[in-house]
Amino acid sequence: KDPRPMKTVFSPLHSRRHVRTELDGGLLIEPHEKPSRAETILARVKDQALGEILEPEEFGLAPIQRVHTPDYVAFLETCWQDWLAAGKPGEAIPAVWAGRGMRHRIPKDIDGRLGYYSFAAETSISEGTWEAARASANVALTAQKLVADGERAAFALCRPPGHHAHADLFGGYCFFNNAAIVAQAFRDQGYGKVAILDVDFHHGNGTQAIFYDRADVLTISLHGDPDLVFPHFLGFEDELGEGTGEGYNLNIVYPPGTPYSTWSQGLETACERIEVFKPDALVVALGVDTFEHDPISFFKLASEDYLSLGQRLAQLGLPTVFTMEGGYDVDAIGVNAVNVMQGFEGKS
Ligand code: OKP
Ligand code: MG
Ligand code: ZN
Repeated sequence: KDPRPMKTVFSPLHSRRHVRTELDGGLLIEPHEKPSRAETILARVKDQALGEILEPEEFGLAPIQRVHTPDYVAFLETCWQDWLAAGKPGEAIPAVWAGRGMRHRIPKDIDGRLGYYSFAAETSISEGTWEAARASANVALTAQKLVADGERAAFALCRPPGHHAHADLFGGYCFFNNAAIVAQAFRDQGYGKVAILDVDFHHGNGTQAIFYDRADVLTISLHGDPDLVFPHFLGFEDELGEGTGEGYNLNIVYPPGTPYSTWSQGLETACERIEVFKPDALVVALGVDTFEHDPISFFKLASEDYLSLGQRLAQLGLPTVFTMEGGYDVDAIGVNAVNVMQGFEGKS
């Protein structure tokens, strides 16, 4: 057994986010992104004795505001109180956006601000969302600190997830972009180059947008074709970065039914790109909604494939932070996520 097993960072405050609604198919359903996801992963970490489980430290808002705008952070902090103060009966759901030809100014009214600061309507906000999102960022930053202090890798068991969040937009169940916050923290601590590899089923649109004009953070995402699936408006293969960042964004897109034998070719391309980039640290945005039985996705990865994924990531030989993203087959999410960690540590 590894003399230094991988540590997991987890906060019970994730459960403060427990919205009752997700707008899906014209109905308000029980959200896919629910508290049992994190609890099931934590149970598997314990059951497999993966390694020590730590609670996060408090890092304050400064490292969050290296990635997110102060006005967006302030909006999230008071959103639920503002919604209640406006006398709304249900959960806060954006329902209006600045369409083509309209003005991108920040309205006073909470309905207007919900639209201004979001790009999708499935992500309801209620009491505790702010606290859970803050805790999730602290989980990520604590894992980053472990790695900066010499751990080979660490598992940030983040909930809510982060990779869809832009500098000033929530959506896709995400509020703070935990992977981006970790990458920026490495940069601010003197790591010259950082790579973010997003293996969630969905495009990491927020992460891409945050670093799109930068060459110091390489962003790569493997995902379902956005012509067919969320987030629909970003994540195509011709998006290569802009300005100084041209050549430092890579999207690899697959169609419905993609098995690991195909998906892993994209993983190989991604790993080869990372090897050429020679980063000083790696952030893996880890979603396991690529699983064959995931209820909202269309890839066909099997549980044992996550061991292979972990093994390949370990071959990069980089200081690595894993941030938990998606995965909605709750019965399998623990096995699949922890398989990545165990594969990384050499299990086959
Ligand atoms: C978040 B993460 C389902 C629509 C799904 C939102 C997906 C968010 C995924 N009917 N829309 O990347 O796992
Ligand atoms: Mg992805
Ligand atoms: Zn996803």
